[in-house]
Amino acid sequence: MSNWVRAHTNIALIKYWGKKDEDLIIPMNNSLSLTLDAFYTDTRVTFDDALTADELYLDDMLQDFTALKKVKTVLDLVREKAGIRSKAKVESYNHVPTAAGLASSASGLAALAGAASLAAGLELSSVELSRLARRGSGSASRSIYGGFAEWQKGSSDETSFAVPVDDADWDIGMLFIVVSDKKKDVSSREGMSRTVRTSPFYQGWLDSLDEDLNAMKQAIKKQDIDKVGVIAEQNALKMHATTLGAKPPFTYWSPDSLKAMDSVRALREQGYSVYFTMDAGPNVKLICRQSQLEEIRTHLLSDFTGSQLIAARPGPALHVVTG
Ligand code: 2P0
Repeated sequence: MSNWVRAHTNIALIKYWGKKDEDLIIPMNNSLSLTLDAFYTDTRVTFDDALTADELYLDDMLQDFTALKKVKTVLDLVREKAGIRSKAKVESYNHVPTAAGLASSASGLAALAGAASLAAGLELSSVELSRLARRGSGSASRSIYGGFAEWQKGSSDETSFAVPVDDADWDIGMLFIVVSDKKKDVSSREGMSRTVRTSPFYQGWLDSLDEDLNAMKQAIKKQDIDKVGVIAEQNALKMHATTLGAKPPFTYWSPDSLKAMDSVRALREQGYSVYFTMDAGPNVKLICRQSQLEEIRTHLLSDFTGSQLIAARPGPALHVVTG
């Protein structure tokens, strides 16, 4: 019997940036993402009375206590719900193209929520899985679903979860420009916390979000790639602007990120529907028509190497891996 569970990563088009409750991971704002096929995590959980502590193996390597922290949060919640006392062995494989530097806690914690609840014999609904994944890592709440998903901030543990928005079965794709595979200096957890506490630009960010979210949902409904791209790009730039106002200030951008943004603007001037977004790191993610993706990739080969350019299509929901 296979009890491996697969979750795909997601990229936010309306970003999650800041928590109202850092323990329960209740966000300050709703966010909206696209789940992708190219990057995913496979995870299996085994509860075992013989174990004296939880163990996490990532790509066959036993991880230390720091890596186990988010995992333990999810395992403890599952144990409590299922009335299990045993410790668990967690085996996880990240399927991320080599050296992409895109390993994401979104697919990892979503796969864990699925695998741990399956191993514990819990039959959770998508909403319950989303809430559970959220407690591990906020963005993981959205990786329960395929296509577009919205994490509705809610105001409590019970009311903060993601819901599906659209299956993304239309002409949309993403192209990653990998400019660095180094670990980031400021983690997203620390970065968003510092921004909420100290950046005078943070309130401006929050005030602009209802409009972005409503416009994005309209654009998705109309399958309007240009509107989706324009809103996503502006939203990402606003999020990154808040970090410059923090004390001490920080940025996730590198010179190569700016080079990638310039390439996107140049392609747009040539008539392509192509836009960018960025997360808590220097890599740049392009939003474009799936049907134009290969042409865009070919153009970018004059500025970047082939291995820096990774294409992705909309991906599926969390599922048990069969066979
Ligand atoms: C997002 N990010 O919406 C935003 C945009 C980064 C920038 O979600 O603290 O790893 O575990 O809830 O989910 C990254 O943050 O943070 C993230 P925690 P998470 O995708």
